[in-house]
Amino acid sequence: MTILVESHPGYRVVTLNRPQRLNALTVEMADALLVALNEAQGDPECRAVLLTGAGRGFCAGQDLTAIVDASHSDIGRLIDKYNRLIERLRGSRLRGLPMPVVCAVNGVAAGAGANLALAGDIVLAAKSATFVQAFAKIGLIPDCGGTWFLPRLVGPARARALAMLAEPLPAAKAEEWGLIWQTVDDDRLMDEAHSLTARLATGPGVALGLIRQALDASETNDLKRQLKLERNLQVEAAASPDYAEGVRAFLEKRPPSFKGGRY
Ligand code: T3D
Repeated sequence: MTILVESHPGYRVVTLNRPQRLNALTVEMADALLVALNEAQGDPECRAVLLTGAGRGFCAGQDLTAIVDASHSDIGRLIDKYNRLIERLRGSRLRGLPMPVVCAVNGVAAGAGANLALAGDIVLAAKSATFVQAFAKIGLIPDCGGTWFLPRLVGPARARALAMLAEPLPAAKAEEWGLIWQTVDDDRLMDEAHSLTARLATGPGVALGLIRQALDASETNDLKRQLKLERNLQVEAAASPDYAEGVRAFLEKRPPSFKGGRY
């Protein structure tokens, strides 16, 4: 099985599982990943997803042995498939998962694998991990959202150098530059990732989904439109039982017990 799925209370762990190839993606694997994400959405008990890789790598991008003789139209179809994956992970309301996605980058994340990782809402990386926009090394451009994520996360100067030089960026630098949320000691990565995902899974699900939506929209909105959107989404958040519970818990000086489900 190239994709493993484990259920935990409130969340699912999805593991890329071709460790002998650093979890490089095949078409079958991309299909299985999409199925795993769709099934996570179909499970009403699932309120967060944790994505990671088996073995010493997170994902080395497209399996290059599988596309040696691929035609241009094959490549186009392949990218269409990857785009569906990125939209499931990161897209808002209509196309995206209605729950937060945590990526635990356990080792090298290269090419499409790097951008798959960056599509997560919160990205943790092992200190030994690296992020490589490997595409230019083989005459390609960053795909899977790379040209969208990079300038927004690290700014245009760093985005250009990362994309054009295709050099590995160590996890600590990735954190320093704001490409990811946090680096963690290698032996602590999965414990931290589980605890973060479990925390999100017991969080105010409706608000978390709406936060996702608002932040995504802010990429293109001017302040006026964003203020209007915030107003509308806040009305929606306030209608969720989690809002009433959050306020009550604060006043009663106890931790909240959110039950509002997903947005
Ligand atoms: O046309 C299109 O391709 C459309 C889609 C594009 C999307 C993309 O993702 S393009 C980018 C594809 N990925 C790459 O170019 C990365 C290629 N891999 C590497 O540069 C290096 O393997 C890494 C920097 C990721 C890791 O280096 P290292 O030294 O830690 O490991 P390694 O020894 O190179 O790899 C270990 C094994 O995994 C090795 O197999 P072997 O020799 O032990 O039998 C290696 O060949 C295999 N492997 C690594 N990456 C891939 C791969 N096999 C197939 N495809 C890979 N992408």
